Amino acid sequence: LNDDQRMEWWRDSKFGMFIHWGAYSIIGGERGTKIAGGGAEWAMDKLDYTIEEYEKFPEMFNPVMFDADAWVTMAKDAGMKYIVITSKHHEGFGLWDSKVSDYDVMDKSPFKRDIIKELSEACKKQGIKFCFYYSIVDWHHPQAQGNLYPNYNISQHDDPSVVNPEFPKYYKNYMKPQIEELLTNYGDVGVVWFDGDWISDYTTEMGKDLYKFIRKIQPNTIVNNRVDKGRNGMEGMDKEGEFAGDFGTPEQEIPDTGIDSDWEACMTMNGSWGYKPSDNKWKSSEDLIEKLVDIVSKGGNFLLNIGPDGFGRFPSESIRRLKAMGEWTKKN
Ligand code: FUL
Repeated sequence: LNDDQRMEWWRDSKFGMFIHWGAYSIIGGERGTKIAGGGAEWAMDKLDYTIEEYEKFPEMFNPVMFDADAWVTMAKDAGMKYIVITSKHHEGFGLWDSKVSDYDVMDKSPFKRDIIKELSEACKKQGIKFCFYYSIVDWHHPQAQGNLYPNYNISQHDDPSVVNPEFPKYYKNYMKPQIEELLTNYGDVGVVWFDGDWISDYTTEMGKDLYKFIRKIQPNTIVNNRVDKGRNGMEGMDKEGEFAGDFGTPEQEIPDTGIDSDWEACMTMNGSWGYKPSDNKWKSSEDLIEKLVDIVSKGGNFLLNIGPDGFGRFPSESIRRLKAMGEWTKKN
């Protein structure tokens, strides 16, 4: 397939569902009287949990109400054509049966159901493209502690002068094998959606290597621009010949018209990607529909986020908005 053919289903899709789900979905962004600012999926960092303290959350991750078929049906009824789920967010906890890690839902949690398997199968059954997010940043893995190696600390922000000599080992012996598992054991993968590319020890060379690696395993899989180092939003997408994956990822914003390259605006319904009951600033359904129209008219895709709770439920506010968008997309 040439690139246009490979991108075709994605360009035609227009509307997809992002799912941020992990051990942080138990925490909901709260610790005692403290409430994490911004995204609750950053709870480990923002609420100052040590690795040891945080590990008790995966140990109690038991979302018995998780129903992959129901999730996929809700996406489909909303008019969405693909689902991107966090296979592993910055916290490092994997939602699939990983052989290279014990820090996953099969080994660390009482749940012991392969969430990625159930969701990918439900997607296949209902004709929705299955896609996964994978965080390069990993606050749990000892070799991935960024410039603060060997200590996990709150700020992972880039200090290029500090090098973690262990990071390439994490990259080679953990990250790549995990991505290989996800691309080998769960059928066709529509998109691999990277994040955390800003970490000091990650390099463009690693990104290029990853991109080739993915295409070798599944030649038609699409990869976002955050596979390249330091590529946020539309960065890297406008210059011909520059490496930055297949599409730009403006976050919580809609870019102007006149962009030639492929892009997908990702957005939350309230202000958080991960489940956060204290955040009641929900965008109205009308607002979300307007955003969808705006994005599609400018040639982009809309990846709209759901943050299920620790039991496996979509927030009722999100369900209501999905329904309203579905009624609208059916009419238009
Ligand atoms: C960001 C992450 O840090 C957020 O937690 C979220 O996953 C968003 C989509 O990307 O860079």
